[in-house]
Amino acid sequence: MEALVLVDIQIDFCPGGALPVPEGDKIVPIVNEIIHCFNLKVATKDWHPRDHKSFAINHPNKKVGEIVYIDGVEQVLWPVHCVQGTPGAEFHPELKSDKIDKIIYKGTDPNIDSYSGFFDNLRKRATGLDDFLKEKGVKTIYVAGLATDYCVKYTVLDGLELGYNVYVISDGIKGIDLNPGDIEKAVAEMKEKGAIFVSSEDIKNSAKCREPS
Ligand code: VGL
Ligand code: ZN
Repeated sequence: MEALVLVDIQIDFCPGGALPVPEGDKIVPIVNEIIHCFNLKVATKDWHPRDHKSFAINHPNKKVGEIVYIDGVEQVLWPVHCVQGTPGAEFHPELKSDKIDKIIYKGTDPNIDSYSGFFDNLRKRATGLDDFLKEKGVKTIYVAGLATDYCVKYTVLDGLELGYNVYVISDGIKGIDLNPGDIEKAVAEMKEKGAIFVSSEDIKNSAKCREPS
């Protein structure tokens, strides 16, 4: 069984949002064209309480982009984004989100960030994604979403570590490049650890992808 895993395709990560990923919105039509090719579609939502420790505003005298250590774990400080229940935390309005079977919420604990769709950054708490996929008999995941160098990367690496076959949809991801080269490094690391990159065109041409009925 295969599943499509859509990572954080939310308004705040698109241009005009609170933590915009350059061209983040460009992946939406691409994802929409392949979403029907999968029997199972799961999406993660970055879903922070307002007092989340990843927000610079919650650290006195710290600015966005600075790094702090929380329980010994490096944390980049971000602008306030994807606050639970706010418009910015909604899926991009053009995403065919009615096709999504399951939403996994992450980053809900104010004290720890969760880049991966599977675990928080300390790997203390699972989000429920692994249990859900296992329950459905999923062995292979196709990943698209935002951002290549954060949540996509960590979701892919955890997926590989958990034993899934992991495909990354190369034109279905966009990154932040906080430090130029971050995206390239993230792609290299995912490939090195065993992720296979495929284009949305490859998926559309594959047997599993029939015309939407
Ligand atoms: C993300 C930074 C902070 C992401 C989430 O979805 O990649 N990046 N929170
Ligand atoms: Zn976040």
